[in-house]
Amino acid sequence: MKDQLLTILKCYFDTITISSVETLQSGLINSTYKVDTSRGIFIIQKINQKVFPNIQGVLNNKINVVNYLQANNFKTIAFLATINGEFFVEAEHGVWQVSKYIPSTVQHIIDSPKMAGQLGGYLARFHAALTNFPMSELIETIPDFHHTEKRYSNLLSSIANASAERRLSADREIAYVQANFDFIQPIAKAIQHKTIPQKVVHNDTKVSNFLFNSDGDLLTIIDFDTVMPGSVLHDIGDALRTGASTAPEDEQDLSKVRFNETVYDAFISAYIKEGQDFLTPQELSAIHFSLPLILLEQACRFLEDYLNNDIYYEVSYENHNLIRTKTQLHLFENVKHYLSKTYNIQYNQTL
Ligand code: GN1
Ligand code: MG
Repeated sequence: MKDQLLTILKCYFDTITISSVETLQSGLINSTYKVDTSRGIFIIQKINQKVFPNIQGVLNNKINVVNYLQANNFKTIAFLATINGEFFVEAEHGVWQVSKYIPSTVQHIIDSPKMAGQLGGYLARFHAALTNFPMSELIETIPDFHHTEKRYSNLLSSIANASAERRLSADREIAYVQANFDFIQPIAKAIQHKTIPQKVVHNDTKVSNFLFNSDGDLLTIIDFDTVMPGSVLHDIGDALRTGASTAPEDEQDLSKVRFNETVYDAFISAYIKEGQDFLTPQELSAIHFSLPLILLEQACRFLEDYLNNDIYYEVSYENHNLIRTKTQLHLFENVKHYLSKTYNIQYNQTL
């Protein structure tokens, strides 16, 4: 690996040596390395071309959005330019990007209202900073990425094609998703029909895609692979899906997976406070559907992959995708009760 990474770095620096390489595990799609060199510490990422076949589109989106944010003084990561002035390298059987390492901690959940408030406020400012980005310049690199009804129908097809063994071990989860899809169908349709407007959003705002310093202060958002037109509700829901849980998305002991109401409330009020100038009345009135929407969509995606014998997400053991499905559904059940009780969110609510 070290040799490959050195080949990449030589496109950026005439002379450079590597002292150590660490593989980072928090992403489920790309390969990511932290590399200590004679020129500083860098993050080198190889983009997964199976998931992102339209690599030119991905590069177009992420480079333009990152450069735009920087030009508008929104603090974020920067991609290094090669000696030839490009923000990526095609070599060693792949497409690679390099950025400076930012000293930080990776969080998988949020455990304090202070951090939840920072996360909600930051995400709203991120969305605000992209309000005037020319959306038509973005390419839809993964079609229908957050088209929840399609995610559900893909799941239904995978149930029909799965091995009897996997179908049986997931029978409770399959039944649960089928019984609960109604709860989020109105919001899924409102987004699909653009009653909830399309905006430039990140589309992958799990908490591990935000960097914090050791005092718990939020430094920046990372991973612009899926920046595309979408709904702010997707980003809100995905940040809360991971942030407002008391355990990582693949916790095996479900008794440790609880919905953190305090984190939820702190995040939502900070987001609304910072976002009040750009949120539409429709977005505002549907905001509490964000989390159940993304929880159930993500459950469909993990469960589909489990039934397809794990062809999409990186897995470390046999039932990994089924475990991930269980945490999403367990949270969904708790979230549904909390939101019904606290915010009067109901089945078949008109949006
Ligand atoms: C994937 O690669 P990573 O870890 O940033 C996935 C997200 C999922 C997430 C679940 C392109 O993100 O959509 O929410 O795993 N990214 C893609 O952990 O499918
Ligand atoms: Mg990602």
